[in-house]
Parts: sequence; structure tokens; C-alpha cells
Amino acid sequence: MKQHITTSQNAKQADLARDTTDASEQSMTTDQGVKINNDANSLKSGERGSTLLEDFILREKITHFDHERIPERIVHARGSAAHGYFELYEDLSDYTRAGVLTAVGKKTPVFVRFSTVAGSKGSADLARDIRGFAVKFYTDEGIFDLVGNNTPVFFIQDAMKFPDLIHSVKPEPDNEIPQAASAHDTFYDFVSLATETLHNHIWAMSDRAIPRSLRMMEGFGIHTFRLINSEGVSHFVRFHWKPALGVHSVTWDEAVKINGADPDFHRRDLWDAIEQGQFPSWELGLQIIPEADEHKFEFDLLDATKLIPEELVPVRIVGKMTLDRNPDNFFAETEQVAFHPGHIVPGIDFTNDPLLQGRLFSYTDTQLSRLGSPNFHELPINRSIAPVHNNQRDAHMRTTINKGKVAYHPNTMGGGCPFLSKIADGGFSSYEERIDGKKVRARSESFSDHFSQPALFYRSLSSWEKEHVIGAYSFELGKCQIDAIKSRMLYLLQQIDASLAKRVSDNIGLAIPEEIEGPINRNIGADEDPSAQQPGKAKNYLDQSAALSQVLRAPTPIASRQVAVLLDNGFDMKGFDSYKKALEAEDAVVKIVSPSGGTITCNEGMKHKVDAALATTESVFYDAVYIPCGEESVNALAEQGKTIKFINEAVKHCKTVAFLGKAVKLRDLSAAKDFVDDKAIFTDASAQDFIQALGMHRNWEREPKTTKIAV
Ligand code: HDE
Repeated sequence: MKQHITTSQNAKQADLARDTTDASEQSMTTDQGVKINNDANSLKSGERGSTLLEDFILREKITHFDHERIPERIVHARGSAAHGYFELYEDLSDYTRAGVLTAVGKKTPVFVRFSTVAGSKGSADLARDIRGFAVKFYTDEGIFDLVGNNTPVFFIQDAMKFPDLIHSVKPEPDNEIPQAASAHDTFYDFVSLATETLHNHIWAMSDRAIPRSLRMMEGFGIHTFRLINSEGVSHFVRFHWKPALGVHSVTWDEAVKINGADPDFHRRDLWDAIEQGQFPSWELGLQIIPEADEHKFEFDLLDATKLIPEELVPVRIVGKMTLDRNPDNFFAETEQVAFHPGHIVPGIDFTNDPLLQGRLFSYTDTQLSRLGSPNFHELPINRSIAPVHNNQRDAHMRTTINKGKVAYHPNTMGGGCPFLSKIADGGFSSYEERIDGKKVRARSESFSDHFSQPALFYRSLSSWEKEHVIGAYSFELGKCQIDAIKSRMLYLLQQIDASLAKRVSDNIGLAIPEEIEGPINRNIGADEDPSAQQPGKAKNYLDQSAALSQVLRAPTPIASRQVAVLLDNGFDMKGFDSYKKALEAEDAVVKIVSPSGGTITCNEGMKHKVDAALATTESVFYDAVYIPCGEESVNALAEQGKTIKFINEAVKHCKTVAFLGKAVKLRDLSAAKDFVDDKAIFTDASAQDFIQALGMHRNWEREPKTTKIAV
């Protein structure tokens, strides 16, 4: 396995280096640079006397400590980030004048932060939740932030409802329960009344909300943006990120267990992959729509609860983003990074999507309380690599030292500087959209179809994905206490898919009501006619969209996949090594798991370092398991209940498992004995068969037969 690969140097890394310090070989000092000779004891009036107020070293240390925390993000508090670069494949100057989308081959530095939405900063990674996918491009023309999620749609259509949505999903305000979980009454009270939420909600009930890795999920800009070319011509655009490793998830049972055994599972996975030189990458895809086609769809392009099926507008792959360096300091970088969908560059512009319009206000506003000053753009991680010159001045923690007397424009005393740029010289200009309308506080009727796309999503899933969705709704509603809320949800599920509603209703033991009282779409004003806005029956303008399902048509790369090999003294070196070599040739990671830690000796007398003792690890951390031959080794493993639990969980979670030679004894002692014909459970198979099965992520066809496995 490669270790500590040197990462590319780029303009942003050089910029960060200005503020990066390293204490190796240096004296310890106070913040004022005074060398310190005793860091263990405060200054006292006698060895057993009281501490003296004059102890400036103690005061400085404690004062700094007392103020070390800043408010966590109101949403997306839990996150992990990495540095990298974006490289464009093709010149898109027909559509945009943005350098990042026209300079082919140029490497634009990026910083990317992934997050969960609802949980606190210290919450567990495998919460069922939407994931944030925020990319900061440090372009030569200024910062461009693509602040997206891992689902192509959002819960609500208008920014006005964001505080309501978040208040409903966050822990309930009286007892602050539950943490990082949507399975509670307030959330479902809101969701079942605001039916626009149902589309993103069904994505949240799907496997997308429990990804295997942050490196194995898609990203979406969600809103329709505009691309503007140098002639001022506009095209609509939606942004997509497609992961090189494919889109994969864990099961809910695994998610629950991982949250307990390693709450940092996703954070660790991203960090380790980058440290080991397994740099995650995504291709950037664009759905481009000419202005003339704005109204040709059955949904409104300005409605963030609607996706544009790839069958209607194909995703054009235009570039690739690679993450190749971990942050040096979590707080300075991952915590202090400030994204903003309003950070755009010439050639990119907004649309009137009312959700996007509200976001344009919120993100700067929130940094003022989170980071404490309008100078947050000066923090190293937020600083543009394009030069910054304007007449903004002062405020808390200003670090720039602006020279001269002039802080206004126009001026002669500063020679007219900083001067304005013509559009042709890179000056930003907003798209000159023709606006002709009344000022109204209303929701467009073109936003009122809330059922067609959740239904399309559900129809597009495979049978096993549908089972997971049924399981998720049953779990979430099963956790709610108020029957009226659950009934309303069942009624709405019925509008999406009758079989889905029936299964959930059976699972939670509550009948689907024939009708419910009052209008269900409450997101309209008191003077509006509810019947006009009452979401109608689902339309079917596309039967299925393959891109909405995670079904694999071919194996995906196994690079960085974690494979456990269960061993003890006396194991067969040949079998062990042939699998290990073949797996490592594909950049998978093989970890020796043994009843105890330290080293073990193989049948050829060689010593091998144990990566994890059975007691310190869990089956859910690995993508596959193999057990080499060797009587002594197999017998010792068979003595451990944890071995059997380990294998049973791997079988239950539909993973690839192989038994070599005498290890068949463990197959017969475990749940694997009932799956001898399974296409990912092998006895004496070649390493290539094992790798092929691992590339398919899981054998989901096994799942219906695993319900009896008790782990
Ligand atoms: Fe955010 N969102 N959001 N959001 N959002 C924040 O900004 C907000 C929305 C997203 O890793 C906050 O700096 C409003 C959609 C991500 O630092 C805040 C609305 C999408 C992140 C905020 C939305 C997102 C945030 C909290 C409705 C996907 C984390 C801290 C109008 C396209 C960025 C912060 C990071 C963070 C407001 C809706 C994605 C409060 C008002 C839609 C990935 O400003």
C-alpha cells in the first residue's frame, strides 16, 4: 500500500503555507513570543500558597482555552474535508466565460467539505441523512463555491420554509431528543403537511442516506444555475458530481452498528484513503438547457424539489476533481471554511429559484455569528488566490493592512484605484434577465406537483432498493408516537406507490386512511385557494430513470476496499498470500484480524503483524472477508464466538466471503452454510472470483434469505 504520497503543489497550497506553522525544533513561547521555561506550574506565593494574578503565562493559556470554541454550523455541523484540484476536459466557452470551465487542462485548486445535515458536530457519521457536498474552487477569477448535496433535489421550494424544516428535524426543543435522527414526530408532522418535501424525503429513506463512503456518493448542485458566454447568451445548467468508485451504501443494520463501533467511520475512511494515496475523484457533469427550452418540461426548472431526468437531458461529463491532501488543521480549515452559493465568478449566474435566492442571503449572514466578523474571507482557507482590492475596511480581526488615505470610489487621490474592470476584461455582470411581473407573496402553480417525481424515483429502484426504502419508512414511522401523523404519512405514501404504503402500513400496524382531514399542502398563504395548490395525482412522464438506482451493471474498482482476513497461528501462507497479492494489486486493503493482537506465525514459520484483535474490531468495518486454510488457525478461530458473529454479519450484510481449505469448518459453523450456492460466498474459489464479487459491492439478491440470521 502506498504511503504518504506527495500531493500536488498549487497556488492555494502556496497561499496557505504563508500561515502554516510547524513547532518542530522550536522553543515554546507565549503568544507574545516570550520563551517559556516552566509549562507545568502556575506562579504561587510559596510552594503551597495561592496563585498570583500576575501570572501572565497562566492567564494567557487559560484565557485562550476558555474561548476555543465557536458556534457550530446551524445545519451541516458535522463535516470532513480535503484539498484537491479540478481539471477540465473540454472547453465550454460556447456556454460560459468562466475560466474554470474554459481553460482545458488547468488545475484549479479546490477544498471540499462533506457533511451530515441534522446532527451536531460530534454526532455519528452513519446517521440516516442527506450529505452536504460543498466544493470551493479557488479560481484565477475569484472564489466559486458549488454548495450542493448528495441528492439531486431538496426538501422545500422556498427559502421561507427552511427554518421550519430544520426546526422540525433537529432534536425536539423540550428534551433535545433525538440526536442526528429524523425518526421523530416533529419531523413527520412537518413532512406530512408540506408535501413538497416528499421527493427529497424518499431519497432520504433510500440507500443514498447511508453511504458506504463519502468517496462513493454523487454530488449535485441541485438548483438550476445559468452559464453565460462572452456574448451574454445564457443557458440553464445543473451540476453533477459522479464518483470514480461508484455509488454504494451500507445496510441500515450496519449503519446502526458502525455508529456505535466507530462514529468517525466516514471521516476516517476519507482521511485514510488520502493518506494511503488512494485519492478519491469525481467527474463533473453538466445538464445544459437552452433558454428556449425553459418551459418544455412537465416541471419547473426553478423548482428545487424536481430533478431533470438524465433521459430528458443527458449529463455531459466535462472534467474531474481529485482530492489529494488532508487538511493540516481541522479547526483552521474544515471548521473555518465558509461556503456560499452566492460566491460565483463571471460566466456563472443565478436563476430565480426561490430557494437559491434565499440561500444567497443566509450564508454570509450565518458566518457573521459563526465566525464572528465580516472579515471571514481573510481566514486562510477562505482567502481567494485572485487578488482582492476594494474599499471595504476594518471590523473585528481585520488582518489586511490597507495602505493609503483612500477608502472610497470614485477618487483622484488614489489615482482612481482600485479601478473598475470592463466586462471584456473580466468584470462581473449579472445576466440581464427580462422581468415583468407583479410583486406577490405566492407560490407558482407550476411547483404544485409533489408526487410524480417521488413515484418516478420509487419505480426506478430495484427490488432490493425498494425493500430498503420500505424498511426505512417503517423504522422512521415506527419511532413516531402520534398516530394521526403516521396515518397522514401512510395516506401520502399511497399517492406515491400503493404497494409501498401497504408494506409500511403492515409493518407499523396502522391502516392506510381513505382520506384525511383538511388540505395537506399547507405551504400556501391564507388567502390562496387550497384546491388550486392541492397536489394532484402523480403524472407519469417517464416510467423509469436508470440513474436514480444504485444497481451495478459492471463491477466498480475495488481500490481502498477493506478486506478482513481471519487468521491465527499456523495459517496457510500460500492461500493467504495469493489472495492478498491479488487484492493489493487492485489497491484493496487487506487487514489481518486475529483472536489476539501482536504477531502470529504462519505454517511457513514467518511472523505477521496483526492489524486488529477480534475484540477491537467489527465485521461492519470491512467490505469482504476471507479465511485461509490451516487446521490450527481454523480451530482457534472456531473457539471464538466473535468469529462466528463476524462471519454471520458479513453474510447478513450481503458481503463477499471466502473459505479456503480447512476453513470450510467455519463456513459450516456459521450462517454461510446455508448459502453455498451464493455468488459471493466462496469455498476454495480463485482470488479473481473473489475480486469480481467485491467489485459488485454486495450480493443484494442474498438479502431476502438473510432475515433469519440473528446478529
Ligand atoms: Fe444550506 N446552509 N441552506 N443548503 N448548506 C448552510 O451555511 C440554507 C440548502 C448546504 O460544509 C449554512 O455556512 C438555507 C440547499 C451545505 O460548510 C446556512 C437554505 C443545499 C452546507 C445554510 C439552505 C444546501 C450548508 C449553515 C434554504 C444543497 C454546508 C452553515 C434556502 C444545494 C457547507 C453555513 C459547509 C450550510 C442555509 C438549503 C447545502 C445556515 C437558508 C438547497 C452543503 O447558511
